[in-house]
Amino acid sequence: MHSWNGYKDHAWMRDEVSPQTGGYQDSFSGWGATLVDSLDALIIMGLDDELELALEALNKIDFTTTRSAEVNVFEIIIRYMGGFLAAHDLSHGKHPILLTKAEELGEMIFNAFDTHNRMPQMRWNWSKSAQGEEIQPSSHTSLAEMGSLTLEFTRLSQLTGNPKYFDAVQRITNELERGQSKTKIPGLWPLFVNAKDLTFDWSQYSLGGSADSTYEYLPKEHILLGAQTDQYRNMYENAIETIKKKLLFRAMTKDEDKQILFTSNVRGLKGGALHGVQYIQDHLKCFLGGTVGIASKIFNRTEDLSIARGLTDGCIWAYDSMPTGIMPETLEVSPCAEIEKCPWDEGKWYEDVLGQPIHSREHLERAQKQVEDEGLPPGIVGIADPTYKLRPEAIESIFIMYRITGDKSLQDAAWRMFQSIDKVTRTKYGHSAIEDVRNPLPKMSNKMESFWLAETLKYLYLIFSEPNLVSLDEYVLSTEAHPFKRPS
Ligand code: DMJ
Repeated sequence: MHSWNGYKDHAWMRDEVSPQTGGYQDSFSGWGATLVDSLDALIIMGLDDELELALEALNKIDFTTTRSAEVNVFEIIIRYMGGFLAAHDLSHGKHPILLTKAEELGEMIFNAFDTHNRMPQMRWNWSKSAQGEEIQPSSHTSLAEMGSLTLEFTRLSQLTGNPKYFDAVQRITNELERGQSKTKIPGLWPLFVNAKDLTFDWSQYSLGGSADSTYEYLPKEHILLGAQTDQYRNMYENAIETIKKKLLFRAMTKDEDKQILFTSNVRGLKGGALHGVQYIQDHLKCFLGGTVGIASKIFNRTEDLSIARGLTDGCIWAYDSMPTGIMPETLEVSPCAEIEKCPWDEGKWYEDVLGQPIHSREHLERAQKQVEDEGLPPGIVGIADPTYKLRPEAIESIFIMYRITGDKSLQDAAWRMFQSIDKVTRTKYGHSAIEDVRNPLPKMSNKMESFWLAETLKYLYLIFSEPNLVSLDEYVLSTEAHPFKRPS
């Protein structure tokens, strides 16, 4: 309510409230991103008066124009389309405006697919389309942006009965499926794809930003399609087997009994060899535990459940390691030689911090100084980006793993995270991203993205609610935590 009220009083119908100063920012075409992204959270939390107010405002959103030169198709779809459709599903179709607005948005954004090969121009120059000029997809399209429109478009087709939205995303899936075995690391796709010529030659691979939700949507789309096809299952299985072989690693930590798992960033060379492996964990990668957990259930891959747990524990460990109790945006860790056994080795940690073998007292002192200067907790060898942007991925995986396993220690971890986040991010008009999780009194960035209300707080709320509130047997949650009704 504190964050919502800040938005309501200082940024109503704008995209985001500026949580320190009380102004506003229009980062997503200015159609009221926080308002629409929060609709289903208001329903889930039983905030009926707030919902009424929000519903009344929807009529005033005009999707026919925007001040932004480019429309970010991915962000608009996951935040706005996801928000409308989930609120529609959760309120059992009680408010016709929700589907009306979803369709209005779908009609408008459909024009971004009007290209020579039907692949969307993801940063859409809408005024060109409006003037009847030709548009083309980019030869440098983010994999995540292109591959994660499936859930929203499929649900829109299911609800409206108009198959054109499903058709549009199915074409993307078919191309991704075709390309999956032809990349430098067969089974995975590079971070950027050439959507213009439909080639997949880029050499950088990661499961973090620019790739993440394409992998997340493989099992989720399988669920939304009621398991009517094996396409997504096959694509997921190819991907996860490759991830396990090439990217998955265990981090060396002082708690040797806990398997802390992460995935690396690599460059793929022709012929499948790896180059320049980086043991980097971004906060964005924390979605993976939940995705592997869901897939292990629906595809009956029981052997993967412990991997899902290890990945989730990795993010919990990263939160617990920092003085604020919050994981940074990007950190680097010491990898273990093998997954099964990993004794703590202080000397190896210092070597990884320094990036060279320790041969002398001087080397050791340099490493120790670096640890002190950079505030590196044991096991962490670098913090490239110390910010926290109010992101949800860690709590998302904790929530999913809690719903799957019922392990109450996951609720405890969520509660620690909630208290830590609340303590250092609270501002006069909401909650703000912070600049350095190593500082117990961090500077604020005056930024509250709509996913704070749509995802982070929703997952926190749900993990402390009964499991029949948004049951995962009835709903599948989008990458922006919007629940869509599963086919019965
Ligand atoms: C959200 O908008 C979505 O979860 C997206 O898939 C990735 N990043 C943000 C939250 O961090």
